[in-house]
Amino acid sequence: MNEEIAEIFNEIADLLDVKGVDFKPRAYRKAARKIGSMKDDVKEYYEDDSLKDIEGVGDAMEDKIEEIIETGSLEYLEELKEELPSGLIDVMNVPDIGPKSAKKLYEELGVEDLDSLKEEAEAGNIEELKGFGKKTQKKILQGIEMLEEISGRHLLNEVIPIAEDLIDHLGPKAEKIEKAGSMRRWKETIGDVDILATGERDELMETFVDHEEVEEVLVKGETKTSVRLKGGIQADLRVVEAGSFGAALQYFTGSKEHNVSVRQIAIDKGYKLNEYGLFRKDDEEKVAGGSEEGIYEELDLKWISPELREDRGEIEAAKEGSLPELVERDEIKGDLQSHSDWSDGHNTVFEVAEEAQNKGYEYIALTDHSQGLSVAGGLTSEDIKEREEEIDEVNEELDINVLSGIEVDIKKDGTLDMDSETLKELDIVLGAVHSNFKMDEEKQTERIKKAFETGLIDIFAHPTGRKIGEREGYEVNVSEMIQSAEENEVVLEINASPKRLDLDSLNAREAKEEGVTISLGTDAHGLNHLDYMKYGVATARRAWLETDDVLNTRSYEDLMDFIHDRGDRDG
Ligand code: DGT
Ligand code: CA
Ligand code: CA
Ligand code: ZN
Repeated sequence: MNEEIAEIFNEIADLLDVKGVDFKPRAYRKAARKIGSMKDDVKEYYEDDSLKDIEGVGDAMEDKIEEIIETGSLEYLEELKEELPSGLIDVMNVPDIGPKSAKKLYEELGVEDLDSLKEEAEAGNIEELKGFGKKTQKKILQGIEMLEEISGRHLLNEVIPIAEDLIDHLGPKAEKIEKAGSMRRWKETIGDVDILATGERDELMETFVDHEEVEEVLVKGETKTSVRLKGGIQADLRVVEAGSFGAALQYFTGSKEHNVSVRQIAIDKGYKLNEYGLFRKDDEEKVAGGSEEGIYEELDLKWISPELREDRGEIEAAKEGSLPELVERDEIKGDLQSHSDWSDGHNTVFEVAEEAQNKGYEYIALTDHSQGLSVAGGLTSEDIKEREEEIDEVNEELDINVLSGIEVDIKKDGTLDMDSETLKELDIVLGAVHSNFKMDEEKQTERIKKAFETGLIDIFAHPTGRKIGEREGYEVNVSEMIQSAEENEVVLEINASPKRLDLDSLNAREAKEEGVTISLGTDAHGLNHLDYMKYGVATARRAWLETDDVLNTRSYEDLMDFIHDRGDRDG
């Protein structure tokens, strides 16, 4: 419910911006940020009649939240939408187009949706507009392309919790039940949810369509039921015979490319492989099908973790017995990127640390922003000293080790946004690029390498700066960056936030191959974000990473040793 409300409030803010309304948009965005990152469900506040206890929620917003909870929609938003073309929201989703430019494009060129935006850009009409230019027009076209790529796809955090809930709901009725498809492979975006089960067919299908998240039943067939969930996600449930469960799971897990290669191996060995089983070609005898392991085994392959099934060398490795022993979620001993209310996080140091302790972690790094990022309330070295006192207290009070860290801005010229003395006294230093995204590739790469060469950065955070479906990263030569990380013993991050997953699995795999250590950080700005670790682990697994490749599988002592050995620091 929280994310739904946050989304509606953000939409309202965008539309009010286009209309040229002052102040209100900011209030809606602020409330959206707060609600979107709260750990407690807004519904609990609603039930306690305490919605106004939420920061930024006044009378008007209280009414709106109540309406959304009670009716599932909001009249006010519908009215705003009617005053303006609804496609303008999509137009504002294009990077480089904010409410102001959307308004201008609408008024001067009649742009009212992505299609008309694309037409105008392709016709070269946008560069003629005052304040736009050729470069912006090109960026807009690239942005549209990126949106087309993600259109109809969903981020992991939009899908996984709902799908897991559906599976829990079905579980008691099923003999066996598993995720399949891209979700089981933990691909970074999900087209639709695939669930596979064995058991009493009618009962399973009934239970499925009964779930409270189901909005519409699309297909109710013999073996497959498809529904549309609230939020527009499609989910398929397939019920199969127990003797075919493994074959079906193998088939519907994909990827298609992996399956094509596995099927070829089956053919070469004189078999036929389909979603019902593995059959001998000559007499049609079924030799495997109940379990996935059985199928791979019969093909002389080791069982392959779903995260690897992208036809990127995993089949050869399974043949040779050289598959990696992938890092596991329960090996992660701490979170190496988080923010408190000292910068733009929503929680106190104590709250973040306590939640991390509840997760069973040995340590958590508090990595608030440095002052250069003023929108995020970044810290000066004075602030750092004050925060240190608070961290010391929390370390006394709790059993978890709270690392005093920073996410220091790398400035345009590659120097750091904090004096080296302060940086050397911190427990851990993350460096990051948050500005000047538009530098050309060579300059951007130089900037980053120069920052690495200071020796002051332990971890380079979200190394390419991309946000899935929102913006492409800055232009950087990733291979050169990895080389420089290796030479300067800089750890590269897989940022576990589902919107980032940066490095992505291909880049992280290259980093591993070049001998670079990877760290996982959720970049939490609210307590619920600490749950994102599972998406980081999944990306690490998709990158073929093993326990030793990942910095935060180390104990607290080993982590501190690692940081001291690599760096030039005092503490
Ligand atoms: P998605 O939903 O776009 O994120 O990606 P998937 O991989 O979940 O794809 P989906 O839902 O269309 O199908 C689930 C799996 O079923 C897919 O990974 C492989 C298998 N599959 C579907 N259609 C075909 C096909 O035409 N050929 C083969 N070999 N496999 C298929
Ligand atoms: Ca799917
Ligand atoms: Ca599907
Ligand atoms: Zn950052």
